[in-house]
Amino acid sequence: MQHVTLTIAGMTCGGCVNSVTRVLKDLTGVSQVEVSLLPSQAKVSFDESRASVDALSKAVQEAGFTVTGVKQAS
Ligand SMILES: [Cu+2]
Repeated sequence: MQHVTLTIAGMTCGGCVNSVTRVLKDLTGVSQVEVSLLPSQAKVSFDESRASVDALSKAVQEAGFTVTGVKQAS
C-alpha cells in the first residue's frame, strides 16, 4: 500500500472537494481518499500494483483540477 498527499490547485468549495473525492475513489486500486480545501490537498492510499500517482493525477485533471505537488508518505 502506498500513501501520497497530492497538492491540488483549483478547488474553491465543498463541491470541488466532493468531485475530487469521487473521481479518486472511483479509480481501481484506490482504498482511501481524504480531500480537504484548507490546505487544498488529497491524501490517497492505493495499491501500487493497480494504481499509480500518474493515474491519480490524470483523474484529478480530468475532473478540472490540477495536481501541483506529490508528497510520498510512509
Ligand atoms: Cu467548487
